[in-house]
Amino acid sequence: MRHLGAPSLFAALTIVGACHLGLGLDALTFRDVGDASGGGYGAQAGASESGGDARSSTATAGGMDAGGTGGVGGTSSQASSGGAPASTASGAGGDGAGGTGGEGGAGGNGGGGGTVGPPSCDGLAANCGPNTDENCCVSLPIPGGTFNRLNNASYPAKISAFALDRFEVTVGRFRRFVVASVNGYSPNPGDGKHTHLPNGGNPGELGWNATWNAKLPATAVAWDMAVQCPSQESANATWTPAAADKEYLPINCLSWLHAQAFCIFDGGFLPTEAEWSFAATEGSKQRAYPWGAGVPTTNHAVYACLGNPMDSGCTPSDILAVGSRPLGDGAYGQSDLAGSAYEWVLDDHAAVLPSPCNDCALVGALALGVQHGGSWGYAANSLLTATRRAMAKIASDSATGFRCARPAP
Ligand SMILES: [Ca+2]
Repeated sequence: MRHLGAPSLFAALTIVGACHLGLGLDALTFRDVGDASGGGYGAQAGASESGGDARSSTATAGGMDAGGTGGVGGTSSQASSGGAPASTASGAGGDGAGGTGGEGGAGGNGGGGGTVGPPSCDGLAANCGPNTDENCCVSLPIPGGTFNRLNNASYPAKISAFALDRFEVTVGRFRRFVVASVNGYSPNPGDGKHTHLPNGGNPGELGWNATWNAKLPATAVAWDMAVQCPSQESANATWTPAAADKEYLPINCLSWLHAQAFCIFDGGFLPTEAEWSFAATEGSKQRAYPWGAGVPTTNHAVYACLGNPMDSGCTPSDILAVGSRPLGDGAYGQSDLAGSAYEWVLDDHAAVLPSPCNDCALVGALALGVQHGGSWGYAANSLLTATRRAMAKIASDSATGFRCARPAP
């Protein structure tokens, strides 16, 4: 089962890692180059851009494709949106991830009627947030409004109300999806569209493409191989084949396809770039950082490999549980909009944003995608709400994670 990307993609990553591109380095941190652990190096791969600068394809690096080449079983009977049927995450546990045997407990929730909430948290302990006592699937309302994307008056936009998850998706939540996938779940064609919008959806938005299912891993082993970091930073992967001590860390090293499939499974969709940005800037308040204008500190965000102050350089211990830095929460309550993991958004990458923008999204091929928010291994300026970076949608790295959006409550 192949999991590394095409040779050309992987070669590109190697080049990035070796020379740091020479482009978009403003948002990178170099403090750990040569780190003895070898674990943190890859966290700096990729490139960032801000303010709408045209640095188009700088970060097409990345080493992973969507994993398995085998077809999905195609027997899914699961609802792909809406009210999270009680059976969604249940029945799943028995098959475990990778046959490791430690997952049995997850299977016990089947049949209890009326489970309300996203399936990825069905039966999952509410151990998220700064006090480790919150439901990891909390989603908070974002009012509609007008604002300037990238804090740039050249990019005005109007969005409708929606909801955005409080936390980045955790390893434990993603495990529910992987188990469901192994048991036959796959998104249906057209799923994931913003159909709740006043005009019925984003122009041109087609939702899940049926051909993408063949790009999703079909077995637990294939998933284990797919959600891995590029080889030179393999130690930074938060996914473990069996549930271990990283269940409340952000899932990383996953492609746009994995992220969008998860959000569809979970009753939502990836936020558009405009939606994500509106939440981060408090709309027309045009916040420089999600928390406001204050200079970033380690109380605001997980960044610059400072998550663990006791280590040297970048190590996996610099990746913290989601919601660990509440001082940096956004105006609407979302945690880690800055730092922790760069977050996939729905849109294709374009150096010039689409205009006009009335609930807009730039959606098309499986080409270059967009991520926002900076990451655990990136420098302070990656945390700016106007910072974005490009990443091939079938690629990933340890800086990459995501959160889901949902229709307005
Ligand atoms: Ca983040």
